[in-house]
Amino acid sequence: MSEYQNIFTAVQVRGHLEYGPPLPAGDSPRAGKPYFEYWLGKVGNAQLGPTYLGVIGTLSIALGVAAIVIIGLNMWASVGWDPIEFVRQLFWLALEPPPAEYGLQVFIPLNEGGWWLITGFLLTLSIILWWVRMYRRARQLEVGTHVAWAFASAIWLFLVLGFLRPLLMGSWSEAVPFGIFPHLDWTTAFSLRYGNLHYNPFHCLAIVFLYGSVLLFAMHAATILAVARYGGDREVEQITDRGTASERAALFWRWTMGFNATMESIHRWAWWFAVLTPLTGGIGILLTGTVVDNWYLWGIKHGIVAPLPDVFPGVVDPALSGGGQ
Ligand code: 07D
Repeated sequence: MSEYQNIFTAVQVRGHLEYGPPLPAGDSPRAGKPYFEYWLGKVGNAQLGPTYLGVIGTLSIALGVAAIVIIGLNMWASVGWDPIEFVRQLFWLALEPPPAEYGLQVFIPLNEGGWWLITGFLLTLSIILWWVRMYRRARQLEVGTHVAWAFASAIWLFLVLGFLRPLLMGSWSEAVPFGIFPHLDWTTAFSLRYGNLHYNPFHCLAIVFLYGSVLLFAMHAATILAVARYGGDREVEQITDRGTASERAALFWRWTMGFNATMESIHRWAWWFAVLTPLTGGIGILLTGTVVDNWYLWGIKHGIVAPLPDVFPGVVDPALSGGGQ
């Protein structure tokens, strides 16, 4: 028995096992026998599987796992192979890129950044193959490739941070380390080194789109849940077969802010806001250190930032003052 439900009802989605349309000719088989999982049914579709595992997907996972294992082993080695210290210090451990003197060399001693370069290569390959998988799965299902292109936008920022900007700067040492706190420390150091990223207009834009995405997502999710009692969560039907839910949702926003997106356009708003976050962000990072060396001074030059008032006396570098011991 399959029964329509939403989160207000106690009934889980449990139809017949869904195998989907037959695979197009030449596709490798789907893996795993699907089954129902109660807890998944609490948050989404209760059916787990089947998963499509083609050659590209398998290769992508293998390369990604290899990258993570290399990162983990390097971190473990850095605490003398002590398992307790590995767990205790995990958040602080890192696999760092090579030091500046190696520039863009590719044959670097493993313990001086060679492992970082190999890992970056494997991870990049893995992510690109995952993109190919997403694109191909969409084409094979004869749906749009919107998800793949949105993912491409994130990959753009990933490539700028770890590959394209270091290339323009002439050194792998410019790239981000692998590690939880170390990569956060890197962002702070980067911001300080280039005169405060808050004054980078593309960082501003990225934040606008990031916060904007959150706002749009909250508005849309809340609207659909609010009209779910009229069938609003059947969004697709509501686009073509307009009913009370869609009308009320639209009217709500026209009442509260004078304008409403349509059932279709709200998803385009959301897609563009999300995609523009890493897209503008990547531009901002690429310009930093290549075109603009100090965003604070750049802001003063272009009349965006008010210079600090000259209230402190001039500072004399103690090393030049001739005083001291
Ligand atoms: C990173 C896309 C790539 C990811 C991909 C996924 C794997 C999986 C798995 C190991 C997220 C790859 C998958 C690798 C591996 C395993 C298990 C998307 C990415 C393909 N900032 N800031 C942004 C704010 C400040 C700084 C963006 C706010 C300071 C730097 C965003 C504030 C400093 C960079 C944003 C703030 C600073 C950023 C990220 C407030 C110092 C970037 C958007 C309130 C801390 C990045 C232009 C995103 C960027 C970025 C927000 C402050 C530094 C909008 C709200 C002043 C160096 N910041 N930031 O989607 O694009 O990231 O900058 O103060 O590089 Mg910032």
